[in-house]
Amino acid sequence: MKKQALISVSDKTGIADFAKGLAEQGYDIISTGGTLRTIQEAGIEAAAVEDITGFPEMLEGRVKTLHPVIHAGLLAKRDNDTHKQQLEEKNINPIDIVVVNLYPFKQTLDQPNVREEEIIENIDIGGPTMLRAAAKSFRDVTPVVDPDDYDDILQAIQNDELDVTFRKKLAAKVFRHTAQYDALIAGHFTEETFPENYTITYEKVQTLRYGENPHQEAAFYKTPIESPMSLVSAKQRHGKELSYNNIQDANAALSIIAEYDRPTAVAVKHMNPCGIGMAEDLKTAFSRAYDADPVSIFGGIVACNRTIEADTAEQLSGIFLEIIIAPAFTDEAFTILTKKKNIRLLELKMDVAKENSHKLMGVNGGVLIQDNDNKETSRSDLSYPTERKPTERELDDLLFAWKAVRHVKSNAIVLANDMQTLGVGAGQMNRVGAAGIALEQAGDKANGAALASDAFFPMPDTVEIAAKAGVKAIIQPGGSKRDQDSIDMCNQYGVAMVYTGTRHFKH
Ligand code: 93A
Repeated sequence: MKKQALISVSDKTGIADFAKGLAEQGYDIISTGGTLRTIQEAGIEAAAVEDITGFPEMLEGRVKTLHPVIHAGLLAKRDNDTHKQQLEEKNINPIDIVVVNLYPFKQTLDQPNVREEEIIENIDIGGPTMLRAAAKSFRDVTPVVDPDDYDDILQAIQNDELDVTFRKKLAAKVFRHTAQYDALIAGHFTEETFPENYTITYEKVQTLRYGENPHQEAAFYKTPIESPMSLVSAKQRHGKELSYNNIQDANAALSIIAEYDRPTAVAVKHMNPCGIGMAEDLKTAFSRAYDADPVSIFGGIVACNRTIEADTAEQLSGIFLEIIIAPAFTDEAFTILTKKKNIRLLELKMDVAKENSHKLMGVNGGVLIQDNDNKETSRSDLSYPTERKPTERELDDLLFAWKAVRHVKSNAIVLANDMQTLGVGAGQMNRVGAAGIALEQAGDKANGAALASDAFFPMPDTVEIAAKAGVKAIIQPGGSKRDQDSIDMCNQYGVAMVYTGTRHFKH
């Protein structure tokens, strides 16, 4: 009996060549409407599914391949005599290879102003059914979902290497694919009807060389729906492949830079900002980010929200950096920076847009999921509990520091002056400890600075050490039982304090 290949694809890329190859290897080809036409137009002999099933396509194509003749041909176990006998009784030929890719549900969803009708029609039913049947039967049937596999499969057929191990791998790919396809559909319906029920799906971008440490395996996955300011959309123009830690740090840098619309440079180390500078031009902005902490920036990541030109490139080239991210590099800047072989240069359109999705965090036995911390604070949200109110300039610095502090691991304190961070206290187990680190980093520069705290002060001690170091204005959520103690401390030192009413823990 001749071998049979069933081909039904929405993405017709490479299908004529593949069908030709299969025909040359002695396969009879069966196919659905549009696919059949493509194959026949390429001069390859093929039969319509309805010629095999004796049942025409109906319901405008909603029923094409959903027929027992097809599914018995896929699901029969070849080494089972009863199955064999039943196929013979019904005159059904087994199918040996299934080549299917699905209605473009995601692409349909991505179209602007797409009608629900169209979305619904792009939910493939027959395709996944064939793929899953073929994958379940991997011991006898070859399931093919990815056009990238066509060549390898032909090669394997030619060399008689299309064995069960290979087919099981293809089956795994099919089940991953249909699971993702369904998760996307589920996600779409859920978002419209039941948004508190997350349905999440991810696609693999790449296997990483290793994880946080060399003995950990790791991979990078992306959401099928593009999100703004995502590394997935960045173009790497130079340097080695990004590592696991690079991706985390670069991601943190992008989240921070998205806060600022004026020319800004952010230096990040271990996912915390070590220097942020904003100015009228990028060169000055970067100088400020660098001067904020010329020690920690070593081996760090710099993100800028303006094109990097030669002057900034010169400054950057003097420092050992892992990655520079910017919307663009001028040719001259590119030449300067690429003198270093290993530095990774990434280009990404900068949006002052917040990440629109949610964040996942692994815990033993599961994951936690939450919305991104996107809440904006504007001047109208602020209240002023102290005797002295901040000046306009102090307010600018307070809000500059407030944008930064939510990106610092809690307990977080950021000191800033004149659109430059001066000290960052990150990830301390008590707030006054974080303030101590930020103040020590700032040194004399703390005099006249603004201080931001990601959460309220449970005690007046942070205000006290800050005021003693010369801090003149403080921004914090407020809401502690002992707020009055901090207010009194501010009043004692003439410090202006501002409440935002919003906490920004980042644990
Ligand atoms: O509408 S369906 O869910 N019903 C079916 O019976 C069916 N059979 C194959 N979609 C079905 N397909 C899909 O049609 C395949 O998954 C493939 O994406 C597409 C190929 O159609 P055509 O060959 O007409 O371009």
